[in-house]
Amino acid sequence: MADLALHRKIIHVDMDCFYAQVEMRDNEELKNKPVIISGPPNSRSVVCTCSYEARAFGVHAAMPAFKAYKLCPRGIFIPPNMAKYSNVSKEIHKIFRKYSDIIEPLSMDEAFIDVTINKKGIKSATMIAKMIQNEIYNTLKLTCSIGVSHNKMIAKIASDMNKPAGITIVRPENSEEFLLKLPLEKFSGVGKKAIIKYHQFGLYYGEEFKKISLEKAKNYFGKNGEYLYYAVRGIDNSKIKMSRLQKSIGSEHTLETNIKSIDDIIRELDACIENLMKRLKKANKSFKTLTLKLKFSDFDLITRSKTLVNPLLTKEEIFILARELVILSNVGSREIRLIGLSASNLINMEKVKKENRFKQIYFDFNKVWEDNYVIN
Ligand code: DCP
Ligand code: MG
Repeated sequence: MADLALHRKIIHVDMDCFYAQVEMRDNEELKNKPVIISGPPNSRSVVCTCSYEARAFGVHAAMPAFKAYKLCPRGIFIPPNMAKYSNVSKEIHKIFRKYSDIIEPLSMDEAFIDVTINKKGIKSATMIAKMIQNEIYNTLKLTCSIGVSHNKMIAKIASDMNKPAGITIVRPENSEEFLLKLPLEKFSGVGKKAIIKYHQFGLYYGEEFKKISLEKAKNYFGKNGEYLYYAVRGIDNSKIKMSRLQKSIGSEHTLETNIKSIDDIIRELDACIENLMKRLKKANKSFKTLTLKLKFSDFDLITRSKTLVNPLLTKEEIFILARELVILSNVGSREIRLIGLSASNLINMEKVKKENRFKQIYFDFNKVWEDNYVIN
């Protein structure tokens, strides 16, 4: 084959109902039960994820907890324990690194691994996928699903085809047919808003979209259409980005003159939030934890943070949370020289878009506040 791109061996690993599975592993009583990871059902929180038993009742990520409760009153609601999942994620990565160092983590439970040349000297990517799946299960007692292909885009779609505990292999010679038959919503970049538009135009499968010219795809459907033009053709030469999983995104600045009053600090938040939002946008992330950092004139430093169940999306929401943190930090008598905000518990915007988690923008700050359940 002349095309080198077809010779790559990429696997995409995605843990099954990750947070819920970890909780079920650690508590016998939860085994085979509808476990829902979220704030309490009487709060206005949303579901982070749920076990496959709960999915059978129609519960899914991003659904309001009260709705999940209506669908599944026997559901066991458990708040997320991020520290625990982060540790599990580190263990999973230790296993990946036994096979290859070319790893791109997408989130705590998801990563691409390039195994074209691997540490075990095994030619078959399918064999490596099986070995990784077995090793994760044997050492961590957790199941994952894996997609195997010659590029990232197809590997990611494939990992989702046979959940839970599945392995889906799409060979280069089968990829065209695979993509032609694929419903458009299965393509990673196609969110809930985009799919509505494609359906309005009578476009449901890769096959149908492939008949559209690049020009039309761009003109009718903008950036998403352009993305899909290449996606349905299986064109994705993107490399594995061997970055560490980005844990936080921050923005801070030293003030020109020291300030003291809470009102002054709150005024300074605006620029900080603007900057933070720019960086989040560039990284294509939303987040659930906001941390305020204040440095005093004597260089003493304090941080205050809060974690919400819903990812924060709007400036208004971030502002309310930041203001709350300022109030919590109990300043007022000491001079401040630096203000910083950082976002952690990052969530890929792609995921947020798929879940259609965009909420209406509230102009009533209190309403935003009450709409989001505080974990800690
Ligand atoms: N998550 C979250 N909020 C979201 C989406 C996900 O907190 N909007 C968290 C909970 C999930 C984890 O991220 O357990 C991984 O997300 P996935 O989309 O991979 O979902 P799951 O692993 O839970 O389920 P699946 O088996 O479908 O992969
Ligand atoms: Mg997962």
